[in-house]
Amino acid sequence: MVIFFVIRDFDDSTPNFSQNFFKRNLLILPASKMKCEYCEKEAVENIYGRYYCENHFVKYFLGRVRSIIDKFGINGRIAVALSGGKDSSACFHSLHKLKLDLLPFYINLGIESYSEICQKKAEELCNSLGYRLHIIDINEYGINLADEKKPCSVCGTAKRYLMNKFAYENNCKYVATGHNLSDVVTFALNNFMNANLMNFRGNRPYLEGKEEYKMVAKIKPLYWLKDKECMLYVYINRLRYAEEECPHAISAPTIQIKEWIHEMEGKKPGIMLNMAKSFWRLEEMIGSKAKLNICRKCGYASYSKICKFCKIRKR
Ligand code: Q46
Ligand code: ZN
Ligand code: ZN
Repeated sequence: MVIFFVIRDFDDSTPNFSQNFFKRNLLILPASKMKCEYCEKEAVENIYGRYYCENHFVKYFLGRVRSIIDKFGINGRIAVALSGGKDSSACFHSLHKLKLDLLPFYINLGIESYSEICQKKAEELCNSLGYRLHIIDINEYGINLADEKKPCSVCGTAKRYLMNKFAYENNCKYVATGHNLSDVVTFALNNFMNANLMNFRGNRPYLEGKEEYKMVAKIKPLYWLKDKECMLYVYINRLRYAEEECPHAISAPTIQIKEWIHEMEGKKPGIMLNMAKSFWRLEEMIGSKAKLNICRKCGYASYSKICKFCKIRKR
């Protein structure tokens, strides 16, 4: 087996591919050029032993997204969280291709130049598909991640809260995020490794909403798709995305876990899929023992008297 990557003509409208992308996402195909299983064209990807050309890979990708939409009977307006990165771009574009009713939004986290670059890419993507991007600024709530000891924890709380609030206030039935199979498995394993079973939530592709708590249903349309597949979808469709990584991501322990999972997947294809299925079942078995309340300050759902967001906001 040798590593083989199909590089096509790059032009100004083609996203740049970072060193990290080449390291992490090389397409591994046998040395002899393989043909697509469904037509005679050159294959660009091998998924669980089947070879796909570009067209059939896109069909496969949209089919996986469609399977989530159909399984949970998604029908109604979806607020789509765009981060400017490849996954949320792929998520938004695939939902658009499936002709769903979408309302894209971007949460500006106020992180140096990173947030501005990401916002620009999200705007460009929306413009190219004929949407207006709604912007939410966390600075308006007095939150400055640069001042926080644990910026990722504050950021996670703010994003979860603001996504739900935006969707609720804009009469959306769902919020869609770009979490993919690699993210889901990494998140669950990270919780396991830290003996953190109480946080063992969000491993399912669909979490139902609760109107009485102003909670909008959450969906992960890319639940069955790996990092590499999302990257390939973005590449084939020439989607705009920011390749910059958040400066706070460098110290995130989940990066190593993700790399380790991908290494195992390379040796035993399908292992990530099975882990996600196991975590999904496990979450259903554990259930949620935590009692939901309504935050006394803002009126949204909370596990205590005052929600986490109201505790971190300064304004
Ligand atoms: S949590 Fe942390 Fe990410 Fe927020 S501060 Fe950056 S790395 S963006 S997914
Ligand atoms: Zn084909
Ligand atoms: Zn609150």
